[in-house]
Amino acid sequence: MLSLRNNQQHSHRQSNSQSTNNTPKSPQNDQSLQQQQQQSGDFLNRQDIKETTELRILMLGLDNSGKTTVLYKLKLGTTEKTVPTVGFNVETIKYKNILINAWDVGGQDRLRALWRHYFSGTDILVFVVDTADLSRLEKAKTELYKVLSDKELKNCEIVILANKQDLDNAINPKELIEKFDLNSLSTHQWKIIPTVAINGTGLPELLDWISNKYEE
Ligand SMILES: Nc1nc2c(ncn2[C@@H]2O[C@H](COP(=O)(O)OP(=O)(O)OP(=O)(O)O)[C@@H](O)[C@H]2O)c(=O)[nH]1
Ligand SMILES: [Mg+2]
Repeated sequence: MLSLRNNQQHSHRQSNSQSTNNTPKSPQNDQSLQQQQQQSGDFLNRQDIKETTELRILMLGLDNSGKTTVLYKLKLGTTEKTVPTVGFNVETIKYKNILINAWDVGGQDRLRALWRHYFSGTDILVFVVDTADLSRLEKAKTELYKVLSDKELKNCEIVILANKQDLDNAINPKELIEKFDLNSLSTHQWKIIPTVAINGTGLPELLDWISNKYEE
């Protein structure tokens, strides 16, 4: 897994900011908190000041794999009706004390040549696979390996979303690992997560994995 030294090579940044903990406090709690702070001579509630880690996530994958559905499910918690992306979508997602700048780039054949323009500064590559699109799994694999060979992505982590697990003919993550020959992949750390983007299955696991890895 990524060492702290490697982390520092990545683009994610930290800044001091107030956490957005909106839990209402009772006046009594406020009072006792004030007392505690005054007693310790510390007027700042250090619990409320956290480091914010900023990460850049790049979502790639063939067209129709579910990238935009994932992005808006993460951002809004709802399933938006998507249209094929021509260009990109970018959203900022706050999870715990992590600010995720998530880039979702259109995956159509003619747009894939543009992917490399989004590589720079990427901390995590989220590669979305339609696991029911059996005839294009080989194509998806080729595109993944092409992307991973780019030096701009040599330090990034990879998460593969085995998406559309709700469909009858979908292959499971284990089969996808074999199909993509991931056990032989020595250049990058990778993680695979089964997902159903339309109902959000697996997406909390993605956020937890990110926060476990990057939360200070
Ligand atoms: N059954 C099922 N359908 C899904 C799932 N995720 C996405 N879809 C559908 O797949 C279609 C394509 O989803 P998008 O999110 O637009 O795909 P995309 O990867 O952004 O495609 P491009 O923008 O062309 O690169 C949409 O009709 C989604 O509703 C899933 O987990 N299960
Ligand atoms: Mg899209």
